[in-house]
Amino acid sequence: MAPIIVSLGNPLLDIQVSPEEGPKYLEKYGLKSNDAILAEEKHMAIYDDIVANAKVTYVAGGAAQNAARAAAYVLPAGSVAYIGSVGEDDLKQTLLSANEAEGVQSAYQTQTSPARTGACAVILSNHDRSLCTTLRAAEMFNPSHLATPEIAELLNGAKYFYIEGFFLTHGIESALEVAKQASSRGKTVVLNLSAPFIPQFFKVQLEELLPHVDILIGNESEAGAYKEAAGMGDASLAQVASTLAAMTKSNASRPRLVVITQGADSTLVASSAASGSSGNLAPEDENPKTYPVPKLAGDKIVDTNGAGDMFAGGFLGALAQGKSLNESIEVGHKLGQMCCGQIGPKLVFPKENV
Ligand code: 26A
Repeated sequence: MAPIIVSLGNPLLDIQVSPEEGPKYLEKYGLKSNDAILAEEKHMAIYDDIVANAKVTYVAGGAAQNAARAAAYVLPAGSVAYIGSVGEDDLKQTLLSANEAEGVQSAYQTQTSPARTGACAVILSNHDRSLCTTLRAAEMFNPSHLATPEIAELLNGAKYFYIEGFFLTHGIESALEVAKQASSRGKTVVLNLSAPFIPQFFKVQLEELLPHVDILIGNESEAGAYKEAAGMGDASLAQVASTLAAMTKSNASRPRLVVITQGADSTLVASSAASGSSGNLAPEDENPKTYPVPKLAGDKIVDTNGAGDMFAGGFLGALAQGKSLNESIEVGHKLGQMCCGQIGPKLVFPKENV
């Protein structure tokens, strides 16, 4: 089966430190308890440090790669492919195995230089997670990969394209190429804001891509960072979502849907179309609309790393199956919750019915 969803992002191996040991490393490296950043010079020692001195767990990560695995969870085998750049090393092998086990086709560009596959130090504390990433081979992604026959065929055949905002730190050219081609052919382009620092420091790239985006996904802190970057004063979350939904679109025949999650609090959805007017890209009744989140008991939460990605991937997988907006949000919530009960960005196998 040719993939119907293609996901694009930075392939990373997550190196997790438990909530017991986490606070020590947060303090040592000056990290916020709930954040996602690119490692600066002062953070570079963290990877060797935690591997040598903490009890770490290795899990497949990379925001869009997690979402790809979540979409694959709800779709028939062979439905999802993932594109990103890796090095020729053991980290790549770990990521390949995780994708294969969960039905995601890895369409990697492998760097021939000695660059290693990217890694993310995931420092857990309470129910928070601090992500500190060194992109390495991931930021060497070259747009020429998109023109190789194998990838061109993938891009031609797919109907949904998922791009992580994180990719905009280095890959705007490739992201634009994928999104423009897709939207000019009436396909669906999904962008995840990924982290507050993307609207904060990559607003130019974000606004260049946004016209080609049909579905924008983010969480409350990312929406808050956009509000600030856009000078929207004390606008409410609903106003921010509706403003983003209403911004210019290159494919004007389809509305834009904006989905803002808030952890265990309700998810907010806004569409540029009037409610009830636009299949699964606008709520049926109210717009914006809030969807309550089923709560996982505190003692069942193992860690929240990847929960937002699993929500996004599950949501998109369900939409791609033709499910309604309400049903798709529900599937997203279920996968986000399932992920919170696992160590790292993982789901439960054998598969549960969602
Ligand atoms: C460019 N940066 C900072 C990143 C990331 C990232 N994925 C791509 N680019 N920083 C953290 N992640 C991934 O986010 C997931 C949780 O949402 C981590 O690998 C983690 O699995």
